[in-house]
Amino acid sequence: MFLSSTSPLRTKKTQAIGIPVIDLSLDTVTLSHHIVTACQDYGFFKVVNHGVPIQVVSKMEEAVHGFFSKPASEKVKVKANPPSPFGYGCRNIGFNGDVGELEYILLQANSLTSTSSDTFNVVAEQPTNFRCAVDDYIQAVKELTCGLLKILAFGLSLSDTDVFGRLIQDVDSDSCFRVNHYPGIKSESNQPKPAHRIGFGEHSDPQIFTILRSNDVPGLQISTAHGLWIPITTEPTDFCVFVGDVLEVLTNGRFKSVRHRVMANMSNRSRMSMMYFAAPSLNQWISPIPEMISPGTLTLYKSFTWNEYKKAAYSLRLADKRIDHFKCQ
Ligand code: GA4
Repeated sequence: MFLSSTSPLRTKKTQAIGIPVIDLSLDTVTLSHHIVTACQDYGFFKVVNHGVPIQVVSKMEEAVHGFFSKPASEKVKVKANPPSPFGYGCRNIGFNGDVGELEYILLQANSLTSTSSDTFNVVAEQPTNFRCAVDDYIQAVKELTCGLLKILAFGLSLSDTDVFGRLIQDVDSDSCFRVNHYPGIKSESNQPKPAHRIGFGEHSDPQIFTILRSNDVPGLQISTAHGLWIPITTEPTDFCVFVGDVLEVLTNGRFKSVRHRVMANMSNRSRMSMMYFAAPSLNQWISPIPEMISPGTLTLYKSFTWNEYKKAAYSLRLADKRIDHFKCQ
């Protein structure tokens, strides 16, 4: 489809045919058409020429690398404390028994000042540097997200092209930032390679949009509408964009949130991914945008607040289709 012509390696070595790679330097009309089509067909696309400075990404990567290299005894000092999911986690995902072959750190994106400064002191030797790296990274990916959402609204011919972006620009937006670290295979030359295992199990993201950046270690897979798993390869300079459950609702099901998972034990090197989950404020009402309900079609989802949706997500298992609980009968 929109395979970038700039990287023959990508097409040759890795990329499954059809996965959209969208060049953000294209003109707005072409771009909006590509983005709408990608959201409709896959709920997923990759972006190149996105304008996020490489230094911002590498500074962030160095900061988290420093954190994950610390001894476990240091990392658990910022362990997530249920019911708050924020902080460091190892293997456990959510609160209902899901596990994966990873360790991670989950932070609030919009109110870093409210994240305990203890977290930052332990997270980095030089806490100010860590905070600065996170702030700059989040600022850059948030701008990218808002730009994409504006073009998306334009492509959908919505009268208010800020209808999506406004939700994440809200001062109380509940967006969050996560870094996942999937350790590589420990190479024991006389041992057979261990089988691939689940790094992060199948799920859709509850929010509006997710912006992912990872190193070049494979593992990410997305599911097509027909349930076929497609491996996604990434260049460290690209970003991947995922449609989340809230965008599915806002578009009255025209876009479907994409189910995805990460396989672990794919390489001797470890996989590191960073995700910005763009979310509305907790008290924001979510319902299909009236212009997305064409005459003669049904409203597919009920109205709910983001807080209600989030609570439902944390009361269910990772793989559950939580959006089904919010469908009209
Ligand atoms: C998936 C997307 C984000 O990583 C996340 C995850 C959250 C968590 O790990 O704490 C959830 C998961 C995610 C969806 C269902 C619930 C909540 C684990 C879980 C079992 C931070 C999010 O917002 O939802």
